[in-house]
Amino acid sequence: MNFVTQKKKKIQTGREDYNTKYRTLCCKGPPPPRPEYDVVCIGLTGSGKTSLLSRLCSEATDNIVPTTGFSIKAVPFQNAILNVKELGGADSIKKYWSRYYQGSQGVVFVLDSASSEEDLEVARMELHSALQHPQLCTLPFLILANQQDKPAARSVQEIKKYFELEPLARGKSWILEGSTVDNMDAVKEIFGQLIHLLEEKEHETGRI
Ligand SMILES: Nc1nc2c(ncn2[C@@H]2O[C@H](COP(=O)(O)OP(=O)(O)OP(=O)(O)O)[C@@H](O)[C@H]2O)c(=O)[nH]1
Ligand SMILES: [Mg+2]
Repeated sequence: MNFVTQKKKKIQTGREDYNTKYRTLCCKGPPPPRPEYDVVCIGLTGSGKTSLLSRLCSEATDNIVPTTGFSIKAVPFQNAILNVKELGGADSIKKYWSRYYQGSQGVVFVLDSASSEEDLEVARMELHSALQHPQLCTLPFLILANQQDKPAARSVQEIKKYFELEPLARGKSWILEGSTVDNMDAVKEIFGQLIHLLEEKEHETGRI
């Protein structure tokens, strides 16, 4: 390297250092863009979809009412933004869920771990039908066994066995975790796992 090249390099390096320091000190530099993923969130009414999503968006949860139709939230995480479309779980809305699946890149299914046997069976059927739906069957799934704080809550292992997920979800990327609105740090970590699966899926698709 001759003298001129060396000097040029020094100036360049100095500039980079200066930019980095400037950005660190003044926080004026544009933040690196975060990838965005479209995710659909389903589950029976009362399972806790809105509560969890609102808490993830740091919104108040005192006056949550059952979702009529659907609601969309951009949920920010450190390394991605999830555009989550929550579909209301009431019987009158549930039958139209599949009309809103198009364009989804991932699925969040929420269930109340302390629900009645009857409701748990309905949740099982709905999850099975979602896992087999042509627009969802290849997507990463996050299943949240929510309301684990309730004394009557079934354990994640019990739910896994009851839902007979192994054969149905074989070959798919899915996560089943317990959750409660009382521990949002854990919920954030679980969503981090989903984001990881979404990234993997994106790279896989990009390679084809
Ligand atoms: N104990 C307990 N209650 C919860 C939890 N998550 C939600 N809830 C309560 O469950 C009720 C229903 O919550 P929502 O968030 O409205 O349920 P949803 O799944 O959005 O219901 P729909 O919009 O009707 O489909 C509310 O009273 C919440 O406070 C939880 O983890 N533990
Ligand atoms: Mg809701």
